[in-house]
Amino acid sequence: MACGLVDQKQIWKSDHRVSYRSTKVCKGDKQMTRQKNHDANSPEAGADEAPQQAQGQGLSRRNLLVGSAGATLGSMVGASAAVAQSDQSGAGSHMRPTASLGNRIYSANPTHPGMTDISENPANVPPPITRTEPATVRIQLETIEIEAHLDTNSRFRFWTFNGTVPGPFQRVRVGDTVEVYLKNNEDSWFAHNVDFHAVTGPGGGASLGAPGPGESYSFKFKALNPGLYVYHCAVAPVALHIANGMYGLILVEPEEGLTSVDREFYVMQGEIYTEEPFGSVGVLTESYDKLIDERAEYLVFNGHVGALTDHYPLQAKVGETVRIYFGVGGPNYTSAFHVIGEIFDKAYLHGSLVTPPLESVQTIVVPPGGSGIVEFKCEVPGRFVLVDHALSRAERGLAGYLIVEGEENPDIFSSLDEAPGAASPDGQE
Ligand SMILES: [Cu+2]
Repeated sequence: MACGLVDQKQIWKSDHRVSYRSTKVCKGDKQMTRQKNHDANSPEAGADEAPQQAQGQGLSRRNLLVGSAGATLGSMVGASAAVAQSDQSGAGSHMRPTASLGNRIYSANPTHPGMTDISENPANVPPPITRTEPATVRIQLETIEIEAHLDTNSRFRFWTFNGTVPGPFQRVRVGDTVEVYLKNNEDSWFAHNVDFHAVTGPGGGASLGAPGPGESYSFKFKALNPGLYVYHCAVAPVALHIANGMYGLILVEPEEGLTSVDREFYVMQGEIYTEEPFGSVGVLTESYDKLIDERAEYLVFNGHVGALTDHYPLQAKVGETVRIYFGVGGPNYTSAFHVIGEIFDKAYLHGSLVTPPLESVQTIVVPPGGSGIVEFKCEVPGRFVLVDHALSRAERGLAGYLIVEGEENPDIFSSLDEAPGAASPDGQE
C-alpha cells in the first residue's frame, strides 16, 4: 500500500474521544488486520483474547510489604516471576524463582524470534571521548515497533529506537557536528522522528521530518552546550510515542571531559499506560484515555518490569566508583531518583556539566524530559535498590538492583547482633 496522509486516530483506536492531528503513515490498512492476525498467530492466542489479572499476584505483593524496603522490592520482582511460572506450569507455585527463569521468559519472543528483549543493558555506555578536537559524529537510528515482554506474564507493542528502551546512549563532545540519520523500519505502523534536547534548532530536529514506514530523514546540528540531554520521538501524539518507549540520552562532554570513574551506567525511567490493570496476563493494549489522565499502570527502568533486577542488574565491586547517567523519558511523572543504601557523593542536577555538582545527596529530582548524573563510591558489598522514592511506583514495576561484590567493611556497616551461622536477613550470600 502506498504511503498517504492517514488519521492516526482511525488506525489506532476508532472510538477515541480526543482528536489530534493527522500524521503521515504508510500501511495504515495493514495495521488493523495485522493486529488481529498477530493475536491469532500467537501461541498464546487464547490468553490474548482476554487479558486477566494474574491469580494470587495482588495477594503476593501485599504480603511482601514487610521488612526492609530492599527486601520488599527484591521479593516483589521475584514474586512477579513466580506468578509467571505458575501461569505457565499450572502448578500454582509461589516459590521464588532463580534469575535465570526471568531471562528465559524474556528471551522467548513468539512473534519476533530474532528479538529477545527490548531492555537496554545499562552497561551499554560508549567509552569516554579522548580526542581534543571537534569532529563530525554520525548517529544512526532506526525506529522499530516490536511486541516484547512487559512483565514475565505479559507482552506489549513497544515503539523503540534501534530495538531497545531506552534507545542507544549517544556520546559526543561539545563543538562536534552531529549528523543524525533516522530510518523508520518498513514494518512500522506509525511515523516516527527524533527531537534531541541537545539541539539548538526548531523541534530539536523533529520539525524537519516524520518519516512513515520504510522512509528516512536526516539533519545535522552543532553541539553547543555540554550536558546530559534526553532525546525522544516527537510525532503527535508525542506523549504516546514516548510512553511506548521512544526516548534515550545523549551526553555532550565538556572540552575537558568528565572525571574518570570505574563504571558508568545508563538508566531511564518511563511510564506505560495499558487498558488492562497492572499484573494482567497476555498481550496488553495501550490506553490513550489513561495516558491523557496520567494514570500509568506500569512504571519501568529500562523498558520493562524486571529489566534491572532479573535481567540486567548493575554490577560493581567494593572500592569502585560508579556514575549513573539517569534520565526520565516519562512522559509525565517526575522522578525522585534514589539508590537505597547509597549516598550520591556528587549529583549533577538536571544533567548540567557546567554547574558544580551538589555533594552528599540522598535523592535527586528529575523531571520528564530531564536528566541527572550521580556518582558514588561503593564502600560495602550488598544489593542496593534503585528506586523512584515515590515508592508506590515500585509496586508497579519501578525497581532496579546494583549488586556490589567484595569484602565486608564492618567499620562502615555491620550488624550489632550476634547470629553465628545465620543467613543474612535478605538472603544474600
Ligand atoms: Cu514515534
